[in-house]
Amino acid sequence: MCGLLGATIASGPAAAAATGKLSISNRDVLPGSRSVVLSAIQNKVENAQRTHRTATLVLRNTGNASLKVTSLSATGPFTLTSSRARPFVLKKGESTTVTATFTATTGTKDGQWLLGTGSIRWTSAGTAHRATIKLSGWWQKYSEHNLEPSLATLVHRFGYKSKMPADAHTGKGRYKRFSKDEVLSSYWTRYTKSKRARITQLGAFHTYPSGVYVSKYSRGKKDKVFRIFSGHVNDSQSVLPRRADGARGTATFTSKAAFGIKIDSEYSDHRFNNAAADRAAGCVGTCGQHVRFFKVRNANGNVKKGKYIMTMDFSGVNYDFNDNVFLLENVKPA
Ligand SMILES: [Ca+2]
Ligand SMILES: [Ca+2]
Repeated sequence: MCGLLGATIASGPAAAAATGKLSISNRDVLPGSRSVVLSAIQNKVENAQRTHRTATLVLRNTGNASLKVTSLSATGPFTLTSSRARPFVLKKGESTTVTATFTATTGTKDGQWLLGTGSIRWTSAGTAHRATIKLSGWWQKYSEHNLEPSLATLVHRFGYKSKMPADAHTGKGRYKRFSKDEVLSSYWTRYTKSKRARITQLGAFHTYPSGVYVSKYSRGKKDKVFRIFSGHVNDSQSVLPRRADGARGTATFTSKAAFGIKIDSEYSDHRFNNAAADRAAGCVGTCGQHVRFFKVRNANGNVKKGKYIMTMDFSGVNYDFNDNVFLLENVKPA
């Protein structure tokens, strides 16, 4: 058998050289495998206050030979670290983790995005490679204090090119589209009926400490709510806040019929919301629009079917519409 195998190889085309291949994934899932969004508060309210300051990247060798990770580095106020001294070898099929950390301790403003690039250098079969990671961090000097990221910049750091309101504060809860990408729909349904819908929290920028409850309800039935997501009380000023049970801030749900969404006290059906505070703040016309939906556009500007940004503002406080920001997947207007 050995002779036959040898003859087959000798008569066929030259076999491809065995090489390692580095595949990278991000345990945050969002924004993606090569992009990380983090945040930090310099002067926390208390030790228990938590922001999403680190992300874990999983490096796996999916090739057919060993590879060697030679260096980890980052520009800007970030580090990429590993418990393994460099260089280290990843055998075929082996994986390890690298931690991306936002290290900023100061800024030129009291709240700003700071950017950097992570580099993972590796070699295999005599060839050197470099994988790059896009790093974004929101640095905030104090919790709240009008130092939160705007809705538009928060959404854009996740790689979405959706046309977000330049100034979310102006409408004061008016029932009107902010931009061509806003969808005025009080009720929703699943995009693909055979699959569950998913909700993932991109950011929480509201009073610390407080969690968030997200529920669905049947059309027109505001008191019959079913909980689909609970946010962590210690993460109320952070990107990618955790779920109340400490897990990654995402959950799936299903619904046979069209559903509305209630986020704490605010409904996706504006008619159920108290608009008195809106009018007192200067809203004219139809008011009460405290939960808003936007189409998701990818980096190329193309609309992603079945995906929407859902955001909300607690009525009458400041109308920044970044209080709780979510990505909804596998949904469409009903
Ligand atoms: Ca607000
Ligand atoms: Ca806010």
